[in-house]
Amino acid sequence: MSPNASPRTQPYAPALSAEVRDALAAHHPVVALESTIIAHGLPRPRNLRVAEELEELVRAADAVPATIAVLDGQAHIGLDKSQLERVAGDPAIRKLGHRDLAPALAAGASGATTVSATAFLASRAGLRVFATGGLGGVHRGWTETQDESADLRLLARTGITVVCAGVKSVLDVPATLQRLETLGVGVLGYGTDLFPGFYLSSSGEPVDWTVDTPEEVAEVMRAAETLGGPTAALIVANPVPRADQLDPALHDRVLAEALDACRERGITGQAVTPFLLDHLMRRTDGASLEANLAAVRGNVSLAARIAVAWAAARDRPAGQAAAGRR
Ligand code: PSU
Ligand code: MN
Repeated sequence: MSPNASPRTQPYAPALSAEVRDALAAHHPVVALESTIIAHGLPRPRNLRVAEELEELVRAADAVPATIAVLDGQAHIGLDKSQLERVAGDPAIRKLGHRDLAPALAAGASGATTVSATAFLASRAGLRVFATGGLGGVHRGWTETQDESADLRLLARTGITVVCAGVKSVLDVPATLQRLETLGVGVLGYGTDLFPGFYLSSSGEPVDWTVDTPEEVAEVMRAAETLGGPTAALIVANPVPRADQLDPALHDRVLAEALDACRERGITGQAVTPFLLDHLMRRTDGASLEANLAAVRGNVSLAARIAVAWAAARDRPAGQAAAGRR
């Protein structure tokens, strides 16, 4: 028997919620939401309320939310209330990048999915729009630690639109932007020609392309499809509103402290990002958390509008521009 005939080569099917399955079949807008931000990026018990609020924001824009996680060795796209409660409340829930999916499935483990694992699962299930807070990227001190988030390389070969407030400001932002260029990942500034700075409205770094409407983003998605490759993600970099950003002086001061603490305690690998986010939250008396949440809310709402625009654009004949173009 040839190896290809083995029943084990059946493609893996994640469990879709009924709502997500119906929406996909009807070409109704769906937005993927990651769960690591819930389980490891935000404090309990507020994280559960945030998770529910983000799903509500998607529904308010007439799209269907699909929060993604692995529970008892099964990947889920769209969680019910008790599943969301498990992700938010179980202190043993793991953090799963895309490379962790196979071991987690095999072991029957439960974990929240990072941007890399979420984008992979979402794209496999046919979802095209995904929202998060800030992407992972190249860490400061990369020359010694070689710490670069798996988010970047996975996005380089996954056709999904990711709405984010840039990359986390704890990272080396210019180096991350350079990596995105090298990897061929498109970056659009949403209403800005400066790359956002996660907690801050601007990182000070320029972006090459600016769009101002969800319809323009959908047109770029369409053009990418028309080109036929190479397959890569499209990043829609959406700044946190200036009124909601963290005070830049406070940000710089507390971040320097957090990076020192991380180095002194010898924290490495998957623990680095949650440690830095938590440190910033505590040392800014929660102000960084509020800025993070404002960014995520804005991204989720925009992602829903993009999903709606994409659902309208995908079936329109090519070359027919959408309304709302500059
Ligand atoms: N955005 C946030 N908070 C987070 C994250 C994103 O506002 O906690 C998560 C995402 O899941 C992202 C991960 O993939 O942080 C990056 O972790 P690492 O640097 O270990 O790859
Ligand atoms: Mn890392």
